[in-house]
Amino acid sequence: KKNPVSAAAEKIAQKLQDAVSPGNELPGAPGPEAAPVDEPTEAREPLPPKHDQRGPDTYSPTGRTTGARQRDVAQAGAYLTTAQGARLYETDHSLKAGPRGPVLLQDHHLREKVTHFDHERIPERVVHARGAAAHGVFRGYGAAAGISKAAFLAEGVETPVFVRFSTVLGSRGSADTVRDTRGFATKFYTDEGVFDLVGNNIPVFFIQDAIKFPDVIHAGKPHPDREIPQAQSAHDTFWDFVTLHTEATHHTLWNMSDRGIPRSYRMMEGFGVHTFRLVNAEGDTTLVKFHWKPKLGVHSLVWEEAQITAGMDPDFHRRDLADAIEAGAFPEWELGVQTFPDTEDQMFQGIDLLDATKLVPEELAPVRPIGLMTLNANPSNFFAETEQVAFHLGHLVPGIDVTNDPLLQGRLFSYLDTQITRLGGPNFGQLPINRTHAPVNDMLRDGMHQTAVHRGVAPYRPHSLDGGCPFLAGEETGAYIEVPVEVSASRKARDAAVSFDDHFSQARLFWLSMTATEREHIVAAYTFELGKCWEEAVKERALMVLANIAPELCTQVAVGLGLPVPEATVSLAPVGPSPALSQLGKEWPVDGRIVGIVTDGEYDLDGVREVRRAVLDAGMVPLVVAPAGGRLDPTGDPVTVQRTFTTARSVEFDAILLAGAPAPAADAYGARDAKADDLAAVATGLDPRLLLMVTEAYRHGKAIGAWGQGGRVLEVAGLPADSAGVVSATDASSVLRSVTALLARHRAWDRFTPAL
Ligand code: HDE
Repeated sequence: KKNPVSAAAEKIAQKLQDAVSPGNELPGAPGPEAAPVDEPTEAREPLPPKHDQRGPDTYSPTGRTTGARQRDVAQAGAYLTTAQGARLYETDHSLKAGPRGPVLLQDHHLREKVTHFDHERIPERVVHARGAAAHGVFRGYGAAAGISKAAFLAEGVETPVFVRFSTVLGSRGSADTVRDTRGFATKFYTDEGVFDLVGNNIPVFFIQDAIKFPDVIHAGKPHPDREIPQAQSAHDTFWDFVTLHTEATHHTLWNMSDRGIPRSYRMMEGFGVHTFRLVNAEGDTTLVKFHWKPKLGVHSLVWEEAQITAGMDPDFHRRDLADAIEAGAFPEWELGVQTFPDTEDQMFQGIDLLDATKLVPEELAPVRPIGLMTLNANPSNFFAETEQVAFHLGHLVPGIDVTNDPLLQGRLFSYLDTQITRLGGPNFGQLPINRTHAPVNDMLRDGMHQTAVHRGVAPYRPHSLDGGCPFLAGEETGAYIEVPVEVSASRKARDAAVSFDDHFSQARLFWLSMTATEREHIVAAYTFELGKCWEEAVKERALMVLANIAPELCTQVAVGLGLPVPEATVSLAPVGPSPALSQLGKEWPVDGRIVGIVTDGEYDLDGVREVRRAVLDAGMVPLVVAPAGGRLDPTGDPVTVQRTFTTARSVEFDAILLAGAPAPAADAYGARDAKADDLAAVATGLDPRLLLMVTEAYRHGKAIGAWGQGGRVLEVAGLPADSAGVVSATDASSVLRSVTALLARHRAWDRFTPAL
């Protein structure tokens, strides 16, 4: 049976092959046939909609339809028209008094076209402005049936979903690979109404009470005078805030860890963060924390790689998600829950379940899988879907309820409020991407952008005029009924529970759970971020916070900053590690990994062909890199070049295979632009850009394989042939076998000896 992922990868490779641009062929290679440019001469209907070009109200990946008509959501008819439907005979020239005369104010088409354009932009989200999204389906395992009556969690029930991943701090046009928390928001279009799980890729949050949210965001966003820096926390105001509000210590440590720079949205965990309350058909309640576990494992970039990528391909994560889905390599996550008894104090083994700066180690409460989510369709229109989607924690279905976490309670207010501004009024629930799949029978009327034509005269209850009121539902008829929890009588106060005062123990727990390599990355991240701060007082305060987490962390960062090491102000918490928090040491599927195959265009092209095929068969994506574009061996079995030394950079590849030892390209880059060091490389006969690619990949812990003449590249680059994750052999296929095994562990960290 053909591996579906490899079929998918083949599709990507074919697409890339088809995309070889004319004029980019190797000298002498017959270029792709020049397609005659055919101006249409008669009116044609728009192309039939792709299956995913229908809004979720008419189409869902599960194949269910809800009856809205196609013409409500897509272009129709053969002729270009105005917004009023009048056919147009011309759209490229304004109406003028003669060809060189003034433009006439009466030109309605001009004004309609330009004014509509003038208003095309809406405010971006105040946080999480930059994102990418996909449609998919969630299938319940039934494992939660005993604790929640939510119908979509029942065994085998399939529910359409829409997921938006995001960074938090950057604006809409910022880069994907910045160091930041990632949003992971899921809309489930269930039969009982919409359920939104609005989570992050980090299980804890900076603050414990929503009232501080404007503070933390003002501190993290660019400085208000010059509006720099963009999309990052490496600046004074952020560090000022998180060192004064030490409840931020735990989340900040996660941000400084590899979790802050994911390799891919497909390789991120998701967390609901807060504790939720589930209720079953008998009315029994259980407290839970939601987790999304990616089938591909949790993997990260390294910081230098993330920074280079932000310049080379700021859309790296967006592209990765869309390409994988288009190729049929559908990303999957299991939804899981950690469960806790719904006790009066809402504590679990000493951990306050209402404090969003705390997690519960999986060793104490294992994550039980309750369903599988598969993302299987890209949005058709970024604005209509990804930009206009509106999530809200208050979108709940029977069986799921909230708790008193003060952060969660504030969020329940904030999302609806912000969306009224962002989406221009209270009717954004009618936008196709936000429409529920359950029947709506509300009494909400009018308002900006009202698109429904409500009939009847009596949008109030009770009434006697419109042929009967809508009934009120009850327990038996699927009403959403809040769990009638006891509210303990207490004094009104602006205050928090004493347990909220512990700001360091879980940060220490996280630090102790990291491997030496991960700790080294954390030290480097703190040293970088604080090194970018200007105020000495902020750096000193940050070191005091680190001293309360772990002296060795504090010392290393202090050395990097050239500052004295402070004493801890609290006694170090007696916590143990939670091995589940480490990303390293496990093996994962290699589906969708990108393998660069570097060739000089001549040496062992059969080996190149064989390896390319084997990469596809393993469900990965091969990209052939050569000195120049076009097709290699055009008269035999041509190999398409997908990247040249001008367009390729190491950061695009998870592993690099060296088939040949390419000499400087014909553009004489080496002679024209190279610095002194590079000239030495040119003297060796190798292209300096190739040497940069290989040494960068080496520094980033990537697997590098070479056969035949490829070995010379390793030699000239000065990479030890016996180094971990560097493979040399005489034949292509054994090199690929070893590299694939290395990729299952993501990076060859044993190549380096960590300092800690
Ligand atoms: Fe959000 N957050 N948030 N947040 N949040 C928004 O809502 C807010 C918090 C999260 O892809 C906003 O529609 C407050 C935690 C995601 O569209 C806004 C507080 C978590 C997204 C808002 C928090 C999140 C948002 C901005 C403190 C993880 C993007 C635009 C109590 C569990 C959703 C919008 C998308 C977006 C408020 C804290 C996740 C302003 C007041 C904790 C994934 O309403």
